[in-house]
Amino acid sequence: MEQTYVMVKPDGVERGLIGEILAKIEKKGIKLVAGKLMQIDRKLAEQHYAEHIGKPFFEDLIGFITSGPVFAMVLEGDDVIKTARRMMGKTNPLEADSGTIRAEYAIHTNRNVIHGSDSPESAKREIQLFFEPHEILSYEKAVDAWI
Ligand code: IDP
Ligand code: MG
Repeated sequence: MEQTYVMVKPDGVERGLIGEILAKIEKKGIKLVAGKLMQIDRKLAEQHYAEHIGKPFFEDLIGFITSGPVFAMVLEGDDVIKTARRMMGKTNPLEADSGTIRAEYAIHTNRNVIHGSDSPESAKREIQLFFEPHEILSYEKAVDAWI
């Protein structure tokens, strides 16, 4: 069973979108195995976005992601990395397919409401950055067989 790291970014938290985003995830049949509201400090932000160091938007990105609480999650399910990315839509909300989270809730690339790991390698790395092993639960749900 695959796991991925997803977070509602500070704009999504500020705008009261945690519940709606979580509802979409739950209704899809994806299992939440960890979740917490947390504030990202600069060090963690730079580790998380290390691949973007040196890009023109890097400073804005770090300032933004550390500007307020985020809602951090670990999601579990078959092909959950790609599924979560598809549900989010493309990075630029203008190019995101209609019905995706970024298409529905965002306008600008640098305030695009949600993050999701883009590969098994980044999922593993990001889950370890944001969660201790004991914070990630393993449990059965009665509906598992129906999903
Ligand atoms: P992703 O979040 O869809 O994986 P990445 O390319 O990994 O997109 O970029 C990380 C985040 O950096 C984006 O979600 C967005 O918030 C921001 N970002 C990416 N490209 C740009 C840009 O060209 N201008 C401003 N912000 C950007
Ligand atoms: Mg990315």
